[in-house]
Amino acid sequence: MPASRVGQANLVVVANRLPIMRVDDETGNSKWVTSPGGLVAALMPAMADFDGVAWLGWTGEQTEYTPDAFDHEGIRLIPVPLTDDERELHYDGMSNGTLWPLYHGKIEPPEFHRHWFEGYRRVNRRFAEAAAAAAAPGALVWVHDYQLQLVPGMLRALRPDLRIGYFLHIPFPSLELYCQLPWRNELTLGMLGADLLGFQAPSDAANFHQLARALGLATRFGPSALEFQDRPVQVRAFPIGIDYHRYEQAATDHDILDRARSLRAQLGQPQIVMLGVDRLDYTKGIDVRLRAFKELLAEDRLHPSQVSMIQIAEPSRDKVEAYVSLRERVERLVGEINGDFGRVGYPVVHYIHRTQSFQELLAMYRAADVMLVTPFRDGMNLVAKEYVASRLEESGVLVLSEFAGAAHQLKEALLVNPFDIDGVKSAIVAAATMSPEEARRRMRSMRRSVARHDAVGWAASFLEALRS
Ligand code: ADQ
Repeated sequence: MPASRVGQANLVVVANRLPIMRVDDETGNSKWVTSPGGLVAALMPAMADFDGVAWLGWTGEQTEYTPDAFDHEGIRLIPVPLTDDERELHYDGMSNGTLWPLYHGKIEPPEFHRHWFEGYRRVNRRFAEAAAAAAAPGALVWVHDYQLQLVPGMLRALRPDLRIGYFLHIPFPSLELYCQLPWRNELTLGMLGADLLGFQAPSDAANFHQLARALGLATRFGPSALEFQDRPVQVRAFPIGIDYHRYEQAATDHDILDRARSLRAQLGQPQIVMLGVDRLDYTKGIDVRLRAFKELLAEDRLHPSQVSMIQIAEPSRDKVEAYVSLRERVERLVGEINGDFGRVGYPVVHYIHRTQSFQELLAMYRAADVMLVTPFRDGMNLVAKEYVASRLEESGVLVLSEFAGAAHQLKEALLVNPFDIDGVKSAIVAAATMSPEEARRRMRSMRRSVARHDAVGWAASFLEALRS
């Protein structure tokens, strides 16, 4: 890389999306605002240690609306333009039609298409070139997630002077599953371009360690490192956390308490309010919990006059066929439950397929006696941690899938196997009938764990490991 192309940022974050979104103000002019989201909040305190921070990603807008690089809240934002065609191949196709379902254990069948992978490679190259141009000599570069798995290797070829970290937010699958990928070597070599590979859980890190050796691409360099091209690659778990204090503080807000009370009143003051909050994604097990709830009502183990469920489903990836059919399945189940058990003015399930504000979500966490988090597979699951952080009085019960990364830290939740519907039903009944003393003991222990492993600590420990 010629010296003139070397940039000035000492920390470069590379993620699929920039941490901003375009909104229209009252006068009809559009402006960029910071998007709500954990990653930017997690990184903010750590970024203060760096002289010059750049963040690369797609704006979420079409190419013609893509601005040049600009400064926003102390960060140099560098938009990476993508055409509609590239979005389709890279994002809807290879990222969400191949890697997402495969890495989540084939809950939906992944599709393998060569033209998707070619688009994925092209987009990864554009990100790598933009990162190479932005980074100062010897800078740290932190690449995020499955959409950009080839970037570390491509970037190292362009800029061997950089220290490159990569964090995977979703699970890393077993050898047998991963090896189905026609491009398994290229994708693995992409990750091995990093100096530090971070995963959500120790089992994800172990899966990668085993894979790289099984493919004959790297050798063992101790329990948490590999040797690749005469260079160590650290392979470790860094379980992501939430901004605990933001949730805890906001939970004391009077407006939020009022809203939580009025939500319960609007539901008809049921004894038990159950809540699910998820992206509308087939990995999240929304259908399982609705089926379990329906059977419990039918068997009279729960009574429609005593229990209400709220299911918030954030619209997601609605151009991908599997998501369209999941939406139909979920909405049919909601209709069946309300048809069978609701009364005029009192549906049993309240289903909202929209993005909610932070305040509204928090009020729901505050209003809910039982939180249902039942993914078939999940890298971590932040919703479980957000619920726990919002429960200031140490009341409330979390029903949590064993297959969420969060289960490693929230051992006092009622852990369930989402493939075992009878087990899920028993856990829901146990949650609804748990004594306040037992609920408090469990919640207190979970709150300690969520507070100890927060988002800021997560980012700081990853960057510290990358630096050293
Ligand atoms: P996700 O699959 O998106 O994240 P999750 O960790 O639960 O899953 O995060 C979802 C976030 O969206 C939460 O902060 C939640 O509050 C918010 N949210 C959900 N529904 C919403 C709605 N209707 N309105 C507004 N906000 C809503 C991926 C991985 C996870 C991993 C995270 C972080 O799949 O396993 O925990 O990245 O690494």
